[in-house]
Amino acid sequence: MPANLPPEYHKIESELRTARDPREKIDIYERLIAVIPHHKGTDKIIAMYRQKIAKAKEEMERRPSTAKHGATYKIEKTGAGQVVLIGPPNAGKSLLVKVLTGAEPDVADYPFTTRVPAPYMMPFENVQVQLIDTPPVTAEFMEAWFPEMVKMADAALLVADLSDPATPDVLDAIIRRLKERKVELLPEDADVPPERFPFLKRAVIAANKVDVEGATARLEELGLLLESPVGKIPVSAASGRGLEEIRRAVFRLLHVIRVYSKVPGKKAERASPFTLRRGITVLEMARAVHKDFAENLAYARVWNGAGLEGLRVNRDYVLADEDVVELHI
Ligand SMILES: Nc1nc2c(ncn2[C@@H]2O[C@H](COP(=O)(O)OP(=O)(O)OP(=O)(O)O)[C@@H](O)[C@H]2O)c(=O)[nH]1
Ligand SMILES: [Mg+2]
Repeated sequence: MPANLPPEYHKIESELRTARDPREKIDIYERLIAVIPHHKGTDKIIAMYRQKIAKAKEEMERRPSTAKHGATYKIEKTGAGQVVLIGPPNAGKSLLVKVLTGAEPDVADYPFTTRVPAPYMMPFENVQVQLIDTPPVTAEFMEAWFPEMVKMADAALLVADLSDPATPDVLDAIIRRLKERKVELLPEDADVPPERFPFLKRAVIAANKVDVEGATARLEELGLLLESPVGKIPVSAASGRGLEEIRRAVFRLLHVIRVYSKVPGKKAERASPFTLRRGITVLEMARAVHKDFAENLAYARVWNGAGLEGLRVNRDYVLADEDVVELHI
C-alpha cells in the first residue's frame, strides 16, 4: 500500500467500521476514491474500491427488501398536501423536518441516518402540511421506490447542503436521476395538468446550512451553476434562519387555497378551512362541502380581504385564498 494517503483518507476509512448497509459503504468507497491522489502507486487501491463498489451494488440488487417495502412506503396523505424531501446524505433533511414539525426524526452527523421514509405534520398558519422525511439519494443511488414516492407526492422540497463545495453538481445529478425515471421538478409557479400529475412536481430548494463558513459564496455559486430553474431559499435548520420562508414556500407549492364556509347569520369558521385546489369555483366548493349542496346550490355570498362584503356571486365564481363563502340552497 502506498504510504502517501492524505489524512482525510484515514478519517473516511474509519467510517467503514460502522457502515452497515451497501448504500452507505458505496458512499464511503466513493469518497475514498475522491480523496486518494491518482498516480501509478495508487492504481491498485482505487481498482480495489471500484470492485467493492460493484460488489456492494450487486448486493443491493439481490436484496429483496426494496421490492417488498414498495407497498409499505405508500404514505397516506393527510392535511393540505404531501411534500417529499429529496436530498443527498447529511444535507440536514431530518433536522429541517424536526424544526419545521416539532417531531423527533433521527438526526446525526453521519450519512444515511434516515433509513425509511416517514411522514410528519408541519403547521402553517391555520393548516397542516405533510412532510415526508426520506433516506438520502445521490447520483449513484436512488432506490427503486424513491421516484414512485415523488410521483405520489403533491410537491418536493429539495435540500441542498451549503457546507459541501460540490452542491451544484450533487443536486443536478439528483435532478437528472429523477428525470431518467420521468419525474421532472418545476418552479413554484408552474401549472401541472392533472394527467401529468405523477411526472411533473413543483419544487423548491432549501439551501441549508447557511450558517456555516463559506455558505454565502456557495449559495451564489448554486444560483449560477445549477441547471434547474427551481427556486432557492437560504435556510439554516440549526440556527432557525429562513424557516418561515420555507413554510410559506412549501405551502405555495401545493397550489391550494383556504376557503372558510359560513352559515348565514354566523361567523366564519376560521380555525378549520377547506383546502381546495387553486382555480376552484363556488359550485366545485359546494360539491366538496356536501354533494347535496352542489345539486341545490342557488348562489353564494363572498367576503374577502380585497373589500368584498357579502357580495352575491354565481356558481362559476372562482374562489381565492382566504375567501369566506356562504352557500345558499
Ligand atoms: N451547521 C449546520 N449543521 C446542520 C444544519 N442542518 C443539519 N445540520 C447537521 O448536519 C448533520 C446531518 O443532519 P441530518 O438532519 O441527519 O441530515 P440528513 O439529510 O437527514 O441525513 P441522512 O438521513 O443521512 O440523509 C447533523 O449533524 C446536523 O446537526 C444546519 O443548518 N447547519
Ligand atoms: Mg435523515
